[in-house]
Amino acid sequence: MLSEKMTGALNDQINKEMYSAYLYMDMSAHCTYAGLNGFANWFMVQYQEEMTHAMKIYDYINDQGEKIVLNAIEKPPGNFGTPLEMFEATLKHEQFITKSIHDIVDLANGEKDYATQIFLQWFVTEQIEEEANDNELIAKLKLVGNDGNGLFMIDKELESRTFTAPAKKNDQ
Ligand code: OFO
Repeated sequence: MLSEKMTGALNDQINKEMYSAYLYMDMSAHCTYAGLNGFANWFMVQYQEEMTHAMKIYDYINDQGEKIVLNAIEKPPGNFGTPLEMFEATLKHEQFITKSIHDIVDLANGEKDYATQIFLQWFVTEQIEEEANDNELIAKLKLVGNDGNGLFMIDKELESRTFTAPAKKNDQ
């Protein structure tokens, strides 16, 4: 059982994770169009991960016997600029998601909702990784600057990222 407020917050978080997926799918398309297939692959793997984040929350609300409420997903901005600008936008978005997760942790603590506190620990840890990945790529992209060869090398490296599907619904 979850409080009405907690159910609302978790349903909103599903929407945010779905928006993340939509945003990264759009960024992937932008990269494909620009001939950056490695970057496109990286963002498509990110899209797949975001879908699992949304589903993880979806399963948790269901497991707690509460109602799923799905809302409209916002349109992504569409104009993404250079790879560096894209990763800066990605980091900013992930910082927003981190804050959103932390706000729900605060709510769970205030409500003494122990189950949700434990459930959210996975997301707290995941957000550290999400931001670290973005910071690493931003640093690399700043290092290569406008050097086409450097960008080509990073693009090649990002081609190898793969998505690993969670073994069962509450894993990942
Ligand atoms: Fe779901 O971690 Fe990114 O948004």
